[in-house]
Amino acid sequence: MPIDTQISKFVSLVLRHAPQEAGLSLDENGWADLGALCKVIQAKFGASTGGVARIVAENPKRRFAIEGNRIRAVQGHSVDIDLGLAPTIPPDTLYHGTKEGFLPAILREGVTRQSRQHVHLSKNMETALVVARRRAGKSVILQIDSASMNKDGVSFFLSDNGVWLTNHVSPRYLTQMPERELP
Ligand code: HQG
Repeated sequence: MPIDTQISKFVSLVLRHAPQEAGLSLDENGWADLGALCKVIQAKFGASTGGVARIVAENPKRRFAIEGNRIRAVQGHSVDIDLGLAPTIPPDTLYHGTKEGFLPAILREGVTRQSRQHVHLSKNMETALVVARRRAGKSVILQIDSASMNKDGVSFFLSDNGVWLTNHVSPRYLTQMPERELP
């Protein structure tokens, strides 16, 4: 795995799930001290401070935000922090990429947060497929009637890197995309 990817994965781990892995703590909004994080990365991977700043700035999914001397992940947390996102009206349709093996449970109880703070939804099928393909097995795309959810009072949030977040998607809003319609 390229060093940039290793560092990006480590930063995601620290800022989303386990700040203690870098001896750091997050504030209530998920921010950590950038200088301290850079020091840990330099020691662990031998990267320069400039290298860390570049990796963060050039992250292809824009997973991290930097403000002054602080950094946070913009989505994907399992730790209990408040991103301070305002409820936002979603597009009429959103997508969730998952695996065939999870379908029976999802059709029974809906899409649930699992270990994360939110359920993650994509604005198009292509992105949902990329999410689904992170795991082995047959990919399935669920189309979500986000217009009806919103009308029924369910809140949506848009992360700084364009991921739609909500708390739970009930099975009644889900339709499985036929394989022939997948990109
Ligand atoms: C599934 C990446 C059984 C769900 C992506 C998913 C995303 C259920 C898995 C972000 C279930 C959870 C998040 C239920 C949901 N029963 N399985 N009731 N409800 N599931 O990784 O959405 O690259 O926590 O379908 O781009 O896969 O890390 O969520 O397969 O935005 O920046 O349980 O991770 O972003 O897996 O991915 P995850 P996800 P990054």
